[in-house]
Amino acid sequence: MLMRIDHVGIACENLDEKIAFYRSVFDVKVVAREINEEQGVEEAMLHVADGEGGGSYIQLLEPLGPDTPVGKFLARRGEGVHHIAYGVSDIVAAMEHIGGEGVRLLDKSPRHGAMGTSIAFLHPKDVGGVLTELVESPPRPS
Ligand code: V0V
Ligand code: CO
Repeated sequence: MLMRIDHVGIACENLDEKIAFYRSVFDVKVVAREINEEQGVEEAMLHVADGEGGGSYIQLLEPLGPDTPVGKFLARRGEGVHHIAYGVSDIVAAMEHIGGEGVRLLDKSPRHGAMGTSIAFLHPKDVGGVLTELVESPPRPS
């Protein structure tokens, strides 16, 4: 069901500064940068590798305000790993299976994620303290 690690989400105070750090230290390229009002973030995707059904990325996240998921996380824990996101081929089927195992889904249906993806979150308390995201990539143009 899980095809790859799509991205690791990292909470930061200042997106521009963190992008500059990752570019100089790890020599990675920014392939997308978006504001996602629904999720309360401005985020950048830094390309790491290509994989089955899509790539792997580092996702840097700056909150749009204090009363957002990433804003609250920064206030409570400071900068660091915020979530891990797995690539799936069929997000609705994955949500049905995972929900059936008793893991709380934070989204009833998929939402819009970075670069045209469909995403859904699982409650961190039901996944051993790890905020977990499922990602279905859009079909590749042929
Ligand atoms: C909170 N908790 C976490 C956590 N955030 N544990 C692990 N990792 C995190 N990131 C813990 C927290 O310490 C509490 O534990 C417990 O969960 C319940 O917290 P809460 O008080 O209900 O906290 P809230 O109100 O901050 O809500 C937490 C959840 C919220 C996870 C429910 O952040 C959420 O709905 N997140 C999903 C959406 C999201 O994160 N969007 C931003 C990324 P104790 O203290 O009770 O032990 S957007 C994105 O990734 C995009 C757009 C993409 O394309 O990929
Ligand atoms: Co994410």
